[in-house]
Amino acid sequence: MESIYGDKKEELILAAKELSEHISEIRKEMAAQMGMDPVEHFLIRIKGEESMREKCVRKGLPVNSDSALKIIKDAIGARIVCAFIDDVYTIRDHLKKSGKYEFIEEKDYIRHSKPNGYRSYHMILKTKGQFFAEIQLRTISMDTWAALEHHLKYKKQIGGNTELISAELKRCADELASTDLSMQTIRDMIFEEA
Ligand code: 0O2
Repeated sequence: MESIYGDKKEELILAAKELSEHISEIRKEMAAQMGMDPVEHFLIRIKGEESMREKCVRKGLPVNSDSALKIIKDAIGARIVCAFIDDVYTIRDHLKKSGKYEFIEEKDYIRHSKPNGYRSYHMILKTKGQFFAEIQLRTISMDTWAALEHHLKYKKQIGGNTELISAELKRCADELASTDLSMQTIRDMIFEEA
């Protein structure tokens, strides 16, 4: 079967590799400046053939490379997980000032969390003049919460009181947000002392 990315698959893989290398460079530069690696973990992937086909169908789009590469904007997906909130914004700034990309959209779900409590900083950028990439930047606690919530969301047969579960998830998100702020304050105090 032909790839959903048509004859662009190789170029798409190359674009993802270059983006990955650029993020690694930013990470190294920041580590040298700060004396610690700001990134806890970093993942980058090309959306799998099946899940891209499924997303085209879900969005009511024709299942072809135009939909996958020109309409859907996360053929390349990257997730950068930091220990501290400030590092999320510093990495964002490095990406923006590099001049390598066209920035299409930004959603700050950190300053404006989703009603369910989801927090993350999302950016859609265009790389090499043609490929969209979705970058998700978040802290470890935001990542932990999102993973758990995603897991629960897909457990359709979930028992118990759904309303209570949602309220508890939101409460956890708020507590984690407050902990993230405290951790950032502690780091700022340590740096001030140094
Ligand atoms: P998939 O299949 O992973 O791509 P989009 O549907 O991507 O065109 P959307 O939903 O407006 O556009 O974009 P948004 O809000 O920036 O979300 C993009 C991705 O962020 C989602 O992909 C999730 O991976 C993640 N995300 C957004 N909201 C939540 C949330 O409430 N909980 C969790 N756990 N993750 C979230 P999709 O939409 O799942 O599609």
